[in-house]
Amino acid sequence: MLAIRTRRRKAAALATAAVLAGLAAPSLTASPATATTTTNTDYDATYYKDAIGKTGTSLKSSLHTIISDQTKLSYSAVWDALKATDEDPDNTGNVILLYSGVSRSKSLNGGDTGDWNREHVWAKSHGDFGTATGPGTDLHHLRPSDVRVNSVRGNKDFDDGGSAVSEGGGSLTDSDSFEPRDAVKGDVARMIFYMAVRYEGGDGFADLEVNGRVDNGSAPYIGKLSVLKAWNDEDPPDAFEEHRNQVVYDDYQHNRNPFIDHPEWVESIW
Ligand SMILES: [Ca+2]
Ligand SMILES: [Ca+2]
Ligand SMILES: [Ca+2]
Repeated sequence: MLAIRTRRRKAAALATAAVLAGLAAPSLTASPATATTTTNTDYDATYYKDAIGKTGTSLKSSLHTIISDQTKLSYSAVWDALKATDEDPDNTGNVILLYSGVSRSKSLNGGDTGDWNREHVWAKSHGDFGTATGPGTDLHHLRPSDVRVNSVRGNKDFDDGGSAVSEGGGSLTDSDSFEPRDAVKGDVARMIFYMAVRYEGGDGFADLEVNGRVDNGSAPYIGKLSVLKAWNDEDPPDAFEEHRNQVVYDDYQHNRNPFIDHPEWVESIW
């Protein structure tokens, strides 16, 4: 299976290179990539053994048990972890910032303008979990973000629409929602779905859930479900997102985001 995945990635990389080199035009008629084509079955017989074959609430419950077995980080340890998980593959001194897509020096972590900081994609006020060890330090939804763009996103729910965020890489926002740039729409959706399954209220933190609203405030919910499902389909996992999942699994938390391995499980549960 590993060999198949490697071949597929090589083919995709060659196709991209051909387009960049002007050797091939991107097809305007190709159907959108479907989640099925990105399924990673490498862990089905081991890590996901108890979840395979299940659907709906039964699948959600099984995945919750599987991914809750994890190592937890302190908030201060998150800095160095992000320098590894989000490293720019073309410049190992940099990280890629989630919403803007900018590659910035790892050493510019901090809170000043021009720095990058630790963005909680599941806004930490939605469920009020703060930065105590737990959901507030879970690498599966923490990403480097430009300080200013992070503050523009704030604690808004996710939805389509709005006006361009300055230096936001194509991200949009309005008074009640944020739309990340196209290349990370699926990443954002899968992080949200991970959080909803990982946190079910049994460990001293709120039961985080996805709903159909964009005015959730401090309630332990994030919307908008229909849009997040569409983003999961439109932007399937790529090599960067898959590598990130692997680094979190191998080197830090030892749990996986099931929706990066099996994007089709989103449709099964929601
Ligand atoms: Ca809106
Ligand atoms: Ca993506
Ligand atoms: Ca939940």
